[in-house]
Amino acid sequence: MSPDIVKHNTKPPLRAMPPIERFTPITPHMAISPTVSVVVPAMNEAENLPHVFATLPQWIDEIVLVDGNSVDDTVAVAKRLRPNVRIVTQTGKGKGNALAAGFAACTGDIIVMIDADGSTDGREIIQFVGALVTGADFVKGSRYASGGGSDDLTFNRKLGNKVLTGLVNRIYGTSYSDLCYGYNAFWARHLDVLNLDCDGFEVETLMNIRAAKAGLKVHEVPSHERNRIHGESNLHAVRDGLRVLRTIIREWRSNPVAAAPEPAAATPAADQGAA
Ligand SMILES: Nc1nc2c(ncn2[C@@H]2O[C@H](COP(=O)(O)OP(=O)(O)O)[C@@H](O)[C@H]2O)c(=O)[nH]1
Ligand SMILES: [Mg+2]
Repeated sequence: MSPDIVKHNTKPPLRAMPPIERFTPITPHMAISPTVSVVVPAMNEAENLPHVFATLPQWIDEIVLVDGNSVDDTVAVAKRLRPNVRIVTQTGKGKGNALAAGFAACTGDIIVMIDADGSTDGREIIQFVGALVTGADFVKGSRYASGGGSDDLTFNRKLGNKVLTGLVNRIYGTSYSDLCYGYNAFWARHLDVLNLDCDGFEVETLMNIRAAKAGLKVHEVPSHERNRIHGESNLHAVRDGLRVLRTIIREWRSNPVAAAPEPAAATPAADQGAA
């Protein structure tokens, strides 16, 4: 290539590829360079944790279990199952407070949130991570996307979720198919944008709205929600539905936050050959 051609070439330079040692094989066909943390909020889930942890892939880098001051053996069971599990004890109350504490403790480039009741399957994590490494900023699990489903949604929950999802889509110009679902993943660099400052089950709604307001690239992946294995749900459809509604309205009035720029090292490998 002559110096002239280089001089007049206005295409952006190739971004640096991470060294090969940075890549973790996650299937026989795929390896990734970012590290992955999984956050598990858990309140009295000792009986369910063996099922949940058994579904978590070996290639994840970190499990952060956020204990909601459980009165059963949640923490002991988690430590027995995975001696390197990181335990965070939440200081406030509710799932939102727990997730905020868990996210803040994560060291991974990618954060995945998964429930501890056996309803969400860790074997789906690869789809969330796959969407993130190929260009998404934020990935929502959806029980309504083709290939998804739920064994757990009651009539009231289904109706409430549908109405609230429609409202968010209308107000924020999104095309979400599922608003109130606890299986999501995102690049840790977007934590500032999400800036979680809520306590309860409105947390997923708040994340979905803030992601949209900041202009993040949000992808949905199909997810199948199973029934909680042991114990009872902590969610109350009316009380928590109203909390979600208040969140939707409050966020409408407040200003968006600018998203963090994508660092060169996090560029999807797929665009490396494009320059
Ligand atoms: N640490 C913590 N976890 C919670 C709290 N509330 C719910 N969770 C966890 O959040 C997940 C979803 O809660 P769940 O009661 O199953 O609600 P549902 O899935 O909406 O029916 C489960 O793993 C719960 O253990 C809380 O206050 N603190
Ligand atoms: Mg549940």
